[in-house]
Amino acid sequence: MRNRFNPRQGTVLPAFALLLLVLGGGAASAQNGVMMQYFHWYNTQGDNLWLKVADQADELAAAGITALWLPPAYKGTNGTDVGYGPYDLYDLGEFNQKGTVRTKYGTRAQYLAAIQAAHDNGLMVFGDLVFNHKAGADAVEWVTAVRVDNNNRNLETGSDLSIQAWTAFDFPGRGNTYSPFKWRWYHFDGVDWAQNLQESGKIYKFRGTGKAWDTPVDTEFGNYDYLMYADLDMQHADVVAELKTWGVWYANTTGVDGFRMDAVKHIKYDFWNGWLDHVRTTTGKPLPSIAEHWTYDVVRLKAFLDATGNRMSLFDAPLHLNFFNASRGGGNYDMRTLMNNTLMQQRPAQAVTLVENHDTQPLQALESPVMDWFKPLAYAFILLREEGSPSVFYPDYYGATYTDRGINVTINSQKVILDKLLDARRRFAYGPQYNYLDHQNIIGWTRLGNAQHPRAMAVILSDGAGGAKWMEVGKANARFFDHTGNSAAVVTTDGAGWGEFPVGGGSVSVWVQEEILPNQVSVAFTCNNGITVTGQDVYVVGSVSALGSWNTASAIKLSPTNYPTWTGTVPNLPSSTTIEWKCLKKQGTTVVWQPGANNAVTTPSSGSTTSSGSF
Ligand SMILES: [Ca+2]
Ligand SMILES: [Ca+2]
Repeated sequence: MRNRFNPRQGTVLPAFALLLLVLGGGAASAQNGVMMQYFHWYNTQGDNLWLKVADQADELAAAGITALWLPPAYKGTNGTDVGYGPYDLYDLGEFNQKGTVRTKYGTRAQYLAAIQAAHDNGLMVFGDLVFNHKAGADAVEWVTAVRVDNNNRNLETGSDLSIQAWTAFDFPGRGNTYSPFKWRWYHFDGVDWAQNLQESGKIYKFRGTGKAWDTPVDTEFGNYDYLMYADLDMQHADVVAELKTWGVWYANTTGVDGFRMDAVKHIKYDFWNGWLDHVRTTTGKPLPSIAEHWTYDVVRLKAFLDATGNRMSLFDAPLHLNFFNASRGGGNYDMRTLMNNTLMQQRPAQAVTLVENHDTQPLQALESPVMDWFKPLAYAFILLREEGSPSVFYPDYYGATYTDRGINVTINSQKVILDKLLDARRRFAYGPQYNYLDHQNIIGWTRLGNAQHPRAMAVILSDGAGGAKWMEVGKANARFFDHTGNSAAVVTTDGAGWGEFPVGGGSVSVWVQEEILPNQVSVAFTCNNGITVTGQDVYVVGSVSALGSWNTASAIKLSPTNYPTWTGTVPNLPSSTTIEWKCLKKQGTTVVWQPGANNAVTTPSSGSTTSSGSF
């Protein structure tokens, strides 16, 4: 069950979430999913991204990635267009148009091969849909239009004008292959450039039957239908029909498993309802979908989810902002509030959680990079908690260097820590979650595991000084090691399944329960007459490593279950072995041994046994 984006465990999921999960065998058998945003703004043609997808698919799957969000695959304004200036949605790098056959990322054949390679390795693929606008028209048309106020798009300024608008799309390189549809001015609502007027910074709204900014859209600037280029008129029946036709063609041609929708706050919200229902029904595929509605206001995000009938998930933009602020807080961010006012908190089943994306990276429109030191903490937060479906950003994994406007930028690879966190997500982030989000600097949580993934995990992170948290992991007398390698300590839980888990300053530790091998058995130890003073506890130590190899610093603490009788179970002792051991009282490094000879227990070939000693 590797090809599942977000099968969460132990949660009753509302029906819409099943679209995202695409469950076959039931949630309990599935692996935690992780998507990777497999591009950034400054990939180059030379990166040959489609070839890289095909080459890396096996390694990504092995690392715990289960889905890839690939950038727009169709012909943009030129051969280096990132994909958000779409010219011809049917040209996936096949026709000589806009001065190039291939797109920035490669050819159509390479794109289809990349998707096939992803599928062969159990990875889902999300295709990127840019429906708000079209760019790079083949010719201008004369259109009657009126200027609108940039800050209030509902306010017309001046009288009607005749403008030359770039709105004629004839696709001469493709002709009628795949579709005879040609775009004309009446398929659009407006533009920001009039070839005859040569004015910058203007927005022109078209006149004509039925012409108006679409609604409902985001209400910033009065009506935020218009973003850039030639804005599609989603009130025009031919536009809606053509986008449905294309959606079915695209899904069937490429085999993509789902969609990422660009700039949805600028697109008539209820357009998506009919479009998604049509494409899902016609293709017979669930086509889970993630929309980009970039606002830090969770109320607006929830309103969009409601308006679209919960057909989609949304990127958790407010969570990114919290990470950005926490990383810049100099250790003074209140870590208790890290999840406040986010989708992760308020609509976890529809939250696609992220640390960075191609808009927030340095030198881009929404530049707000999370500082390096905080990225391991942020990724632990999205990868190891139960809320949300996490997404990893390409340069955070591979690193990136680029230059724009004379500025050199380096994004450092976090691959070493990300591989450990991805591994922890795949193997240990299951079952009930106990939260300790209760301190302004140090927060933590535990995952208790489930039947398929029985080992427990305790995660702790600090944006300030180092410290420790007393947390319950539900596993008594178990040993835990830091999966990140940040701490070399061993934490042993008490008889009730609680432990004191440490973390370094400005760091994260992921404490994972020691594996119990098939040839290991458990022994329930009893130490009688363990009369102690305040601050003193009773331990067992013995001749095998799981009992500390006679090192009293590694002794296993018992619980005063029936004082002065102390008990505790050690789960990972070698089978069919005679083990010598002793009780001891310990306070700090001061030790009082059980008198007399060593106790001995011969372990069974499987299962468990008991053994007693006495002071
Ligand atoms: Ca309209
Ligand atoms: Ca629009």
